[in-house]
Amino acid sequence: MSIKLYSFWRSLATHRVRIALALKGVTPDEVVTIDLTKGDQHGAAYDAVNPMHALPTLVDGDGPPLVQSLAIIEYLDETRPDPPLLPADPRGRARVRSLALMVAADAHPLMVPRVREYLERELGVPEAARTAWCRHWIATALGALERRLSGEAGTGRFCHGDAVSLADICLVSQVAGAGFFSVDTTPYPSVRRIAEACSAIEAFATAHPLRQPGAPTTA
Ligand SMILES: N[C@@H](CCC(=O)N[C@@H](CS)C(=O)NCC(=O)O)C(=O)O
Repeated sequence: MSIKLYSFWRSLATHRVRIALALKGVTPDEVVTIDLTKGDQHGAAYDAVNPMHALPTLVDGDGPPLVQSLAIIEYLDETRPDPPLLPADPRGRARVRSLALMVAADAHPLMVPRVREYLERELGVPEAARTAWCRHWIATALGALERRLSGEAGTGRFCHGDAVSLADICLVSQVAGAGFFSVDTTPYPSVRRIAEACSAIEAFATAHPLRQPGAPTTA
């Protein structure tokens, strides 16, 4: 069964799925670039694939396109269980999902291109204020993650114990986003520690946005 990933180097949601694929040892047979800076996500070809005009989309074999990074990652976890990306116990799963959703549901949607473009074109928000907006929501999530990760007993070498999980995948994408918007992460030592532990793992390293085709050679 062939696997096709619709991707763009800078997309943080695609970054999450790339990490999960790499952790599962799955290499897509085809990677289709949808250049978000050129508006390819709004073209007729991609509209037929993903009516939300957002990345990523994964096509696994003959099935319909899979969208939404967290849904895709849970699908991968259920169809390729090794290594597991969610804990075995319900409370552990709730904790991991809640950390993941702080990034994927609460913070990341506020800084995607369609939101920044609406701020610019419809509301006339100048560039400096748009950047401040993104930095604010990135830092808000990093601060809340830091409080939880430094204060909760469930934290270990990674977000939840000593095994990599969905929460680490999301945390790493949030730290990459902080890098894109030059948000200082030194106030978040637990976040940094875990992100560094993840970056030592090959699957995380190879999935990094700056290691993808089309990415600038300097950050
Ligand atoms: N909740 C979605 C977010 C998808 C999303 O907004 N992706 C961004 C890139 S990270 C995108 O393609 N945005 C296109 C746009 O905003 O025009 C997920 O986790 O997959």
